[in-house]
Amino acid sequence: MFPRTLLLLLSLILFKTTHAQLHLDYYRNSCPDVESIVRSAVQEKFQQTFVTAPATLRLFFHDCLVRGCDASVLLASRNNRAEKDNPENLSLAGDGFDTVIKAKAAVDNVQECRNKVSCADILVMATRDVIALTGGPSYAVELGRLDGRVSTKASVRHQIPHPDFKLEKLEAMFATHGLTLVDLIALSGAHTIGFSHCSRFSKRLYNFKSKTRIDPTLNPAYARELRGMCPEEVDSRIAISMDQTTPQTFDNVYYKNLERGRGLFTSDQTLFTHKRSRDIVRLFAFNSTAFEIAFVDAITKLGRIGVKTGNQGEIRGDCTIVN
Ligand code: HEM
Ligand SMILES: *[C@@H]1O[C@H](CO)[C@@H](O)[C@H](O)[C@H]1NC(C)=O
Ligand SMILES: CC(=O)N[C@H]1CO[C@H](CO)[C@@H](O)[C@@H]1O
Repeated sequence: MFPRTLLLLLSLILFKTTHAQLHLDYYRNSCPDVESIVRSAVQEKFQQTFVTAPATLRLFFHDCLVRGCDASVLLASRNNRAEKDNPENLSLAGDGFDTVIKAKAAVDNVQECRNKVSCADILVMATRDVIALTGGPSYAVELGRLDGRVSTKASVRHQIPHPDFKLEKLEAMFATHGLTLVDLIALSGAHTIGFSHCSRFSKRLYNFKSKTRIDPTLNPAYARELRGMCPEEVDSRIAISMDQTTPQTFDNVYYKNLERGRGLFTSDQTLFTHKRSRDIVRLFAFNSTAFEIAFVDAITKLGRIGVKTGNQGEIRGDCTIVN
């Protein structure tokens, strides 16, 4: 009898910690149309600028990695000491923040929804919507996260992966959040849209530790193209498309690029250089359905990191300020 009770208890605890209180229809009674309200606002913003898509997607990733998916990344501080003030935020283009703020305004504009939907959940929905808008898979999102009350510049340290990282380090970082090697490879596919500043990879073009100074895992023609777009003395504001083939489409071309030595960062190319991950890259390059299934699975897991419920959080009135 005893082991059975223990098992039941254990599974209850596990269930609680892995799924917190997330539900597909969390707002069914409080704000039944929340998903379509958010979708319209995101669509409108996307029509104004394409950057909406990559900016929102990356914002979501950064939010979840630091203190969990609790919209802490959106908080501003008077003395520039919030997460968003960390230098790693370079690409956290204002359009991602703006997307959430506009969607929140649209939700709160509906009487019954006012102050019922968290900024963290709006970011999750907006991310799903930008992926669909750029041609990626559509999927149901789990909801029910509360917004965190803390955001510090220091908490970003060691949480956001660096573009120079190789497989082992990336894998270890993702593993601390329960994300597997397949999750890492699938989520990296997000680099199929969006931009990077030249400084994030110029070392591979000019200062690599090899006789040629160029990273040997870079396709030579691609290295020449990149040198053309990113001269050594480049304007630091210049950003280039990470997927040069189909820069505005959420597809599996990212993996096809890796097969041809056309991964922009070391953290991208390492997925193909490494024997252990190469076959998964090959699978995703060959079979876009397999990629999409793995991506949806992984981004759902990403959305479960550090979810706050009960008295751990609140529903912010203004996404940039704690209530
Ligand atoms: C695996 C480790 C990862 C590393 C090292 C990494 C690093 C970077 C870097 C350095 C940039 C360019 C920033 C800039 O110069 O403006 C970037 C952009 C981007 N990243 Fe990642 N990233 C990783 C994973 C992810 C994941 C998991 C996602 C989302 C699921 C993601 C989504 C994006 C997007 C969409 C952009 C483009 C942002 C824009 O155009 O505004 N990245 N990433
Ligand atoms: C692609 O992957 C999907 C999902 O795993 C699978 O059902 C399908 O058979 C695969 N297609 C090919 C051509 O291998
Ligand atoms: C969007 C955003 O918050 N950008 C900030 C990123 O960090 C730099 C300083 O590191 C700030 O100047 C930006 O305003």
